[in-house]
Amino acid sequence: MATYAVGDLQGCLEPLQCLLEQVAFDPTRDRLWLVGDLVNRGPQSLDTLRYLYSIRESLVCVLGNHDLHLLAAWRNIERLKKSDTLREILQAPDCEELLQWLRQQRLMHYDETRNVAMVHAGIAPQWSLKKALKYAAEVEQALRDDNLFEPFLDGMYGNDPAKWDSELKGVTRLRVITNYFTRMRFCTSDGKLDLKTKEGLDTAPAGYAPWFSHKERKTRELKIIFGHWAALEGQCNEPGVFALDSGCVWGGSMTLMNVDTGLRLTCDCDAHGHAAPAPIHTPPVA
Ligand SMILES: [Mn+2]
Repeated sequence: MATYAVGDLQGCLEPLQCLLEQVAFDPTRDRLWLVGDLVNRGPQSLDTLRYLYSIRESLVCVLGNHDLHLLAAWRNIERLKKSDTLREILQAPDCEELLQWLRQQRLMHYDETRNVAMVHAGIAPQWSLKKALKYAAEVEQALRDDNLFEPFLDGMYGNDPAKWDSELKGVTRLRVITNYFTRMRFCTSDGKLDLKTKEGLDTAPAGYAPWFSHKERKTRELKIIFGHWAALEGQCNEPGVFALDSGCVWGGSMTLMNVDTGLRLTCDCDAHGHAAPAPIHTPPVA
């Protein structure tokens, strides 16, 4: 039995299958962890979701910003943007079954035995493990509650307030928690978010730094697996923090990591998020 974590899928099913074949993944024996952003932008969002649903008993997945956007569009189709490739899911006969399953997924996974956490974007530097789990649970509960589901998804969008305050209430509180777990890249050491900058490590606005790099971060003793930040190309140079998004949907690659050994494999992708054909090696001409 092995446990593998894979970076953002974004509806790219071929590269996922290419990786799972390379490790001879067996859903009856092995476990697959996914960092979220299962769908959108890529070519096969519906097929990806159906495949994941079919192996749901072997899966641990946390929700990303695109997954939450899909749930919001399910309840309010007006939320769909031109660049979204989610309509096929919303029109599918099994949409209800797939999305009822999706809304049960967590914002943060914590494996106590391994002392490893998995989140989509990150964990606010000012939060301990205990607090992070508590705040993630508040959003998870809203997603499962029929009375809170729609008000939460409607109020989820927006960048304000930029900083956590434990006195925050209602949908505003849930929005800030969601922004940390699913959208954060750069923040200040006390957790003020910059949600506009999306490029690499060296592009931090003055006073800001990657969330994982703050010296006072309260989860420094915890191993953390995350995705979301394609510009890192699967590397963050922070001990105990594992970046898995390597931008499959942008013509980069998809990354798989063995959670216990740290061994990594990648599958190269073409500009449309399909698995790139293996390079053809022609013998040198004599
Ligand atoms: Mn994301």
